Formats: sequence, structure tokens, C-alpha cells
Amino acid sequence: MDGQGGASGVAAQAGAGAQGGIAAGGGGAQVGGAAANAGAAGSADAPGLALLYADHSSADKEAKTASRSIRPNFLIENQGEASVPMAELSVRYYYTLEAASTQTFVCDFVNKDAVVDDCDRVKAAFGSLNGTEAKHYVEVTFEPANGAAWLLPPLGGQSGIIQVRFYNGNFTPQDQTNDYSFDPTKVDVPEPWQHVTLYRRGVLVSGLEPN
Ligand SMILES: [Ca+2]
Repeated sequence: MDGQGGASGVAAQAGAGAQGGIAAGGGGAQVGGAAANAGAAGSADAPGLALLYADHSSADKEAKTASRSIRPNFLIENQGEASVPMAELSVRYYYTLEAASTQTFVCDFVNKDAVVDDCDRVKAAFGSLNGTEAKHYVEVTFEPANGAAWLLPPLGGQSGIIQVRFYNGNFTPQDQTNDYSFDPTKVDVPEPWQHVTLYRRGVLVSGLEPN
């Protein structure tokens, strides 16, 4: 199938006992920088960047309270007047595990004609929070191959659909209804949603972090 990337997985322990920070099996260096600055929200140095989200649970016939995979679709749009390298951006999806578990991330699909055209270069790491609205998050980052720019064009340029999923190591069911970023009313086609966040060089530029 065109655009079908391989599994670019990281498996990480997202235990309930972890204190903040990121526990990850891969891509940790880049993501760590984003986490360190993520609290300094506000002065967006790239006004016009927007993160769109959809729930892709339609790929599985299973109850939202017993989901083996969490399946967000993302799309990033650049309404600014300058191109933006995807490598400077990161996306967070927030949720709460029902029990500590090893987790695995997979990029399932990107469009090979889009800016983000290689699932193997879509990376992620898992982290945990001490908040009341979410205890865990997955942070997605973009590492284009040498020679590939992955530049978001100005004035409405889009990344293309980024279809990912993550699951517990043993596929234990997850209740998505208590997950901060989950919105089953946004089906498959990405649209604006404040409960997912976008960062540029670690600074929040779109969305609202959970409390
Ligand atoms: Ca949950």
C-alpha cells in the first residue's frame, strides 16, 4: 500500500510510579529537550501553527472502555508566513493508564505525497505527569532522513495525515473515556482540538496542556 510505513516503534515503561520526565526506549535526546521547556508556554514564536486531531478508533470494532490500541490521527497546519521544518515540532497526546504497563508506539500511515512521507521517521517517546487530568502522554517527533527537508509551506501548508497508534505490551484493554486527549466525536478526519498540544523547539504553540 502506498505510504504504508513500517513499524517505527519504541517500547517504554510508563509506570504509574514514574516521576515526571520521560521514560523512553528511543529518541530520548530530542524529546528530552522538548520536555524541559514545555512548561514555558506562551510566547509562541511561530503564530499560525495549528495541530488538528481525529480519533481513528473506527479501525477497531471494540468498546471505547476496552481499547487495545489508542489511535490518534494528527495533521499540522502552518498559517504563518514562513516555512517551518517539521524537525522543530513535537506533538503530545495525553491519557491515563488504568495500570502501569510497558507501551509500544507505531506509526501506521502517512501519505507518500505529503510533507511527512515516511512513517519510519515519525518517532515517539512516552512520559508521565503528576496532573489531575492526565497521568501519561506520548510525544511524537519528526526526524526526516538526510536530504529530506520536511518543510511545512507557509500560508496554509499541511503536514499530511499522520496516523499512529500505541498499545500496552500485552494488549491489556485501556479505557479511553478517561483520557484527556480522547474525543470520539472527531472521527478520522482531523479537526481543531485544544486537548492535544503542539510545540516548536519545546515551546507550546497550539493546544492546552492538562492540569
Ligand atoms: Ca485511560
